[in-house]
Amino acid sequence: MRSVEFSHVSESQITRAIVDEFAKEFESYVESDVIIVGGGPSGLMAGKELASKGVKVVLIERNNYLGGGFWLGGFLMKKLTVRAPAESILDELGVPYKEYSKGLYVADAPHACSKLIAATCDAGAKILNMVSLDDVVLHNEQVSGVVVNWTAVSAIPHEIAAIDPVSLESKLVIDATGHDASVVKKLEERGLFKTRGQGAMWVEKSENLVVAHVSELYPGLIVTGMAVSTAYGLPRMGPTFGAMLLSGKRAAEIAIEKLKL
Ligand code: 48F
Repeated sequence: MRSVEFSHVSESQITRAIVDEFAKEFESYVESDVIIVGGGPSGLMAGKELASKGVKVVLIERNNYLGGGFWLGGFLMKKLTVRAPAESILDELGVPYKEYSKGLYVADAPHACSKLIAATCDAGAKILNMVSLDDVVLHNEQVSGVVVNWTAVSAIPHEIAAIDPVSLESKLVIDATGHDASVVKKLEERGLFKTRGQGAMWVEKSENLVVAHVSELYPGLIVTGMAVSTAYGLPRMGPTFGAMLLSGKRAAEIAIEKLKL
């Protein structure tokens, strides 16, 4: 094997590069236009659409990895499905797919997921991973940001490590936390909204309903993806992702409309 001569860089320079660049970026996102909570297909799609229109957007994800349920099609099998017309998003992302039957398309999930993550980052959305939602910021009955902590800190029992979270402010927040609807639940805890809980499986109904119900659920809070089902009691859809992608797009459209006001 041919030898390679890497540049001369010390350990301290590497540490400094990480700390400097992270701190600069974090500081610039303490205030943004839109905070998206949840980096599954709906959140990533919303982030990509917003960032590509020049909106300052930061996406918060509690896991180390982005993608949520988009890495697998279902039942630990890595083929994902979308129903027409959502194959247009696969085209947009450059994901290869095949028409399995009329209006039903199959793609390789790791391929589709990585293309979506790359497109979201390429568009300019900033990602904070290993960060969990702790609460919402509420000013005058308007969601105005989120309270967050490192996931590792949130996982430690309070009696062992009582470490306060920090707040990030934004004009709008998008709940893209999937079945958990974590942001909506913070409103519910205060009696400001009543989640209906997810309905039983009915794919033919659920996808249309999810996209149709994407809305500003409470002033300052837009809901997308499976969080919509949990919030409004809509049927679940199982391992098909068209409504996740299109609801993310819809959430971005609503956010852009609101930001113009
Ligand atoms: O679950 P997830 O993929 O949500 P989605 O975008 O898509 C749902 C589908 O994957 C699938 C389905 C329909 O096709 O039924 O389940 O609606 O992604 C949600 C992301 O939010 C993160 C979580 O780790 C996941 O990556 N998340 C959830 N709660 C929090 C959070 C929280 N409190 N703080 C930060 N991230």
